[in-house]
Amino acid sequence: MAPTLYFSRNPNPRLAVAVARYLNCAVDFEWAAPFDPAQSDRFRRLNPSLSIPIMVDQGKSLWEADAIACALSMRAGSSFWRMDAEMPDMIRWISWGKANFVQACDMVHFERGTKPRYGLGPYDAAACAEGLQRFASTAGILETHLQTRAYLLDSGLSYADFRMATFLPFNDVAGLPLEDYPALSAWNRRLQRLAAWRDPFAGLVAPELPAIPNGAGGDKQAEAR
Ligand SMILES: N[C@@H](CCC(=O)N[C@@H](CS)C(=O)NCC(=O)O)C(=O)O
Repeated sequence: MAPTLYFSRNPNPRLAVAVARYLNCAVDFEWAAPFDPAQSDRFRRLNPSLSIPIMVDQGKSLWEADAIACALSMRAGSSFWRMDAEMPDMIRWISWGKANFVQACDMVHFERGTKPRYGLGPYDAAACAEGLQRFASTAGILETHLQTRAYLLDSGLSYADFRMATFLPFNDVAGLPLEDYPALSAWNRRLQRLAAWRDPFAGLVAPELPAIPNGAGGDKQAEAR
């Protein structure tokens, strides 16, 4: 029986779905909203934090997009998750990314996207400014690295690229100044040419995310008040 991957259109579930689609894994995709009180009891048994993605395989639940990506790559017999001499380098970028670049993107996207989308409180200008400042310093590091290679690893595309780019498909909302970093922008465009990354939800039953009130980011709403 194929594993079930519970997902939504938010960044981390999107990442897991993109990996499954990229690897052509036999997976049953099931849209979920575990924070909806009507669903939370069911999902708490699968992940105590209620976060998705969650993959359930033969009754065993696995959560965290990185762990799911590793499991999917192993199932597919793929080197997308490197198991060879490059594995430390891949883990370096996943680890650094999550604590730095991805985290910076998340901070800005949270203020401009997630908060107004889900009514999670007022826009925090200081948090957004800190995210933008962290984006600038970490994007600079990636810019230098990507000036001499197409992807993060010397041998080519790997899961580290998908993880690093987690929030970039949401940049219409986050408004990060990607265009200030030509090599980083070129890498992002390269990823967007992959159908599984560009549109991982093609053909899936996946309701759109709640609209952002007034169609604006949190900062624009704050300015309007
Ligand atoms: N560290 C976790 C983060 C998971 C997470 O933050 N998931 C959010 C979406 S980005 C979530 O469950 N949101 C509820 C939803 O999408 O319905 C991972 O990498 O999988």
